[in-house]
Formats: sequence, C-alpha cells, structure tokens
Amino acid sequence: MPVIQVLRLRLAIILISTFAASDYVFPQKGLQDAVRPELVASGLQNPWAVAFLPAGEFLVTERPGQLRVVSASGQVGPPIAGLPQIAVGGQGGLLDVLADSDFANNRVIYFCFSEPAFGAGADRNANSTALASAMLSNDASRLENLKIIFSQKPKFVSTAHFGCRIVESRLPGAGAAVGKPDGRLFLTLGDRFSRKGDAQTLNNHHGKVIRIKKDGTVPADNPFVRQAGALPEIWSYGHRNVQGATLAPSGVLWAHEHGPQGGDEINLPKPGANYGWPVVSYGENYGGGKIGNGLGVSVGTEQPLHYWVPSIAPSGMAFLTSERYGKAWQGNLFVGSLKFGYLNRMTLSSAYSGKVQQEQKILAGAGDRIRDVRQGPDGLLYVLTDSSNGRLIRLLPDAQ
Ligand SMILES: [Ca+2]
Repeated sequence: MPVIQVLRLRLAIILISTFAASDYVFPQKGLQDAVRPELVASGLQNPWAVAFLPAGEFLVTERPGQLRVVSASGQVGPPIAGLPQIAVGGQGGLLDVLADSDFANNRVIYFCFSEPAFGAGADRNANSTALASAMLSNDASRLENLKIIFSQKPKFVSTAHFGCRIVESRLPGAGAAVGKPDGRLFLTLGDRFSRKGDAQTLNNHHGKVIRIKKDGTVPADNPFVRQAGALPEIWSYGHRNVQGATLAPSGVLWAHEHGPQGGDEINLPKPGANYGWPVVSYGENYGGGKIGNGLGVSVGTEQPLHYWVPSIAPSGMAFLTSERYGKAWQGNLFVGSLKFGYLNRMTLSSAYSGKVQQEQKILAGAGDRIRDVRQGPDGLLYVLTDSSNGRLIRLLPDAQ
C-alpha cells in the first residue's frame, strides 16, 4: 500500500475514533455537502441560540432556562447565575442571545425569553416575550446590571409563538463588510398562536418586529411614533412566528417566519410595512381550510421574498460573509429546518440580495432539528441541534 494511502487510512481511523467517543455518528458525508461537520459540544438541553465571545468561547442558551459558556475546546460550563424569572414550557423559555458588538470592552449581552406576568392580580400563567441586557461578570459566572429593556404587550396565556430573535442593527457596509452598529436592536415577536388577528392591529406587540435603542428607549424615526394608538416600538407587522432574522451587510433586515400548514416565508421587513398574516398566506389552516382570502395576495400587504410549501419549520438565519467555503458560498443565506432536519443553503440572485435561486440541503439525513445557524468570528458556520442532547457543530470546509 502506498504511503499516502496508509496515511489516509490512519487519518480515517483517528476520525472514526473521535466520533465514536462523542457518541454521535454523523451521516455519511454527502458529496454535495462540501462541508465536514465537527462536533464542538454535546449534552446541551434544547439549545436555542449561540453567541460568540472573545478567545473562542461560546455563549449558549438552553430553552429550559440555562445560559452557559462553552469553552473553545467544547467544555460545557455550569449555568450562569442572575437570569430573571423565566416562563418555561411549550415553546417558551430562554431563547435568543447576542453579544454586543463592543462586548470585548463592555461585556454586554442581550437575551430574550418568555417572561411571566407579575404584580398584583397578574395571571401567573400569562407571559410574553421580553428582551434583557446584562453584563457578563469577568469570570463569566453571573450576570450583572440586568435590565429588562422591552416587554411584549399584552401578556397572554399561551406557550406558543414567542418569535424571539435579536438582531443588532448596523449602518450599510460595502461588499461583504458589515457597517458600524447604529445603537438599535431589532426583536421579532410571535402572534401567540391564538391571538393571530392581533398581528394586523398596532395597539399590541403580537406578530410584530420591533426596533428599540440598546437602553430600551424608542428611536425617534420609528415608523409609528406619531400615529395615535400605535405602539411606538413597532417596525413591521402582520408576522406569524419569526424564529430567524439577520442583517445583510447592506444593513437590510432579513427574517423568516413559520406559516401555518405550508407557507413559511422569507421577508425583508421594511419600516411600517404589513406582511399579511393572518389575512394572506401561501399556507392553509392545520387540517385544511383557507386562511383569509385564500389567495396569498392582498392589496396593502407585502409579498414574501420566498416561501416554502410544505413548511420546513425554519429556525436561525445567517448570511455567510467569509470566503472560508469558497466564492460560490460567499453571500449565500443559511436557514435551519426543524421539521426536516437539515441546514438550508440558499444561493441568491446576487450576493446578500435578490431572489432565492437554488436551495441545497446540508447535514440532511442525521435527523437533527436545526435550531440555530451563525457565522463565527473565524468565518465558519456553526449550528445548534434541538434535542435533550443538543449539539453545537462547526462546519469545516471540505478541503481542510
Ligand atoms: Ca406574509
């Protein structure tokens, strides 16, 4: 056997041994994947979001209400102390997390969660999505200076459709380079399932994307600040359940949302625009039956950029701006599928913009619900799988 083949065989044995130790068998690599999954950490309880810290650590939320640091080598740390009270149950719990763009200096993080109703006379079963800021202590053991900077109104008895993706807004950048942060945050909010009609009225936060400053105050240029009866945080409305959002380098917000039975959508939420739910949808009611006019189109509502029938149940969203996977992947959009268990790679008609031209299923066949996808500071893609033994996986370019 030639030396090179022996070396390859040895490498294969080493890889097999590594995977066996992790109690996780990746599916046989599809030739079309062009990536090699590498396990970073396992044993995470329904992880929902991953953020990146300096020195290669990760901050991971677990839906049952824990926030943990995962070391660069994959060691899962103890729960971080100092979280607020969280309404855990159904789809609710500790959901998204984001490190401030200036985290290296200010140690500020943002996280969103299902917040229980509190105060005299409050229904203890009622809840809504809330957004908090806090400082991570120097030893990363606890949160300090915790502030709830936004609470969705009204609180409602439901364990579904919290939305809950946080995006740090930025000024337009050029090419693959993102612009400077502008001090605002977007937060996506679900319709709470049984309050879907609220998505069309502006006196509540159900089925909305909101935009606030990092201290929780409302930017003066929000679209409804001068409209009587409208809540001033609202950026866009007519959404169902937005569990993925990201910013293109152009500064444009991209988001997707769960449709009902069919009709999951990608939208580019513009200020003041109506995205149609529940008046129009390309899906139908669970078990059948038309939604709204049953046409998918209605005057005064925005059409989705793209939609999926059947539903893929999307979660997490990221643009790839790095060149780590070659030119063909740079500028592509990535979305996790909970329902079918794959990472959806979408080629757009131009980098970071235009229509979806092609879709490719990455990591298909493992049966893992993909909850989150992000590009790390190293330019690599990271995904979280949703289960009681959830995993953080790094995708290596196939050539490495
Ligand atoms: Ca829509």
